[in-house]
Amino acid sequence: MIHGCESPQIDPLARRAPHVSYRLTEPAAVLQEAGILAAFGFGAGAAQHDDPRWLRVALESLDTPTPLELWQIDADVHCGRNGALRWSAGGGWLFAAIELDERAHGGPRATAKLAYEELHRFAAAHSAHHVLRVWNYLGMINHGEGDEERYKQFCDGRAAGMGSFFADGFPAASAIGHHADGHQLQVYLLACDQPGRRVENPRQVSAWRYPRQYGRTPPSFARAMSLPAHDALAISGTAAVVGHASAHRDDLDAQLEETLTNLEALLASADIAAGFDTHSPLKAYVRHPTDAARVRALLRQRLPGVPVLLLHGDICRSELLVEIDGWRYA
Ligand code: 3EB
Repeated sequence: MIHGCESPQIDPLARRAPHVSYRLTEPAAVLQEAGILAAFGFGAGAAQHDDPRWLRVALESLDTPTPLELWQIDADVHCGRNGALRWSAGGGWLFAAIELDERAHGGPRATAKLAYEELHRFAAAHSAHHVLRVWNYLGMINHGEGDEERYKQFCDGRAAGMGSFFADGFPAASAIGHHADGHQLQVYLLACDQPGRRVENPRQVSAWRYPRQYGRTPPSFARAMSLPAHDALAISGTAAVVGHASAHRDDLDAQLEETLTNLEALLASADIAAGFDTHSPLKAYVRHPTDAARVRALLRQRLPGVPVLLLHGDICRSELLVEIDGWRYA
């Protein structure tokens, strides 16, 4: 069989991907619906709600009004708390989240290590132990010089906390800087009782092979993860990185265009038809809020009809101005 020119078959026996969408609603209403695995609000204005499936992401939205992000599955969901961890599960899927204050756990490196130890221990004990996708939000991400930059300390701690749990390969991920309480680390994940398939981008050096100049510990993530049924691709944070270098310093438009080229390369590498569509939600993380209007206009032009949530977030390399992640459904 020749690979690379046809779409991968959706496996009818495998777990169907959670449906991820944005919707203008309130957590109290939406968490009563069937099959809600997780719901996310964005920024300080997001509602408070005491449900383990509800997470207030520390990133401010640059869109008003701001929708919630919903993960919905075709199964009953149960949920709970386990120490600092909160989780939900159903239909073979697992959501788990942890929020830690670095001041209580010895700084950014030790806190990232602890977060990953807690999360992988919890996942390992669960039937849904294949961690497919992780989101990491930390404060002051570009503070500090050289190897002491906080993002690099996070990378050290993440790798230490992962231990050998990801020996077969890393999950897809995003790591973004927030502007809320600078010492707050938020990490959440999606796992399944069936494995996914990791996808790399041929235009980019795999992150775990980045050369020494980017830090002691290369970033532990895959560029994307095809979910078990191959009905959705979870796309990691994607920016204007070509090879291992950042491209187009100080040029927002060119960085965005390079990012879109990288996203298309990723789809091709996953054997998915080109382009994004109206039911494949993306997020654009924008370093400077003053760039939001420009990013919104360019994305409306280049990705018409695609749901994109604009968030104020710092990218892990200080020269990068914008990053995109999200989902592509088959
Ligand atoms: C890059 O391509 C941009 O450390 O988990 C993107 C996605 C980036 C995930 C992570 C970092 C991470 O290297 C940065």
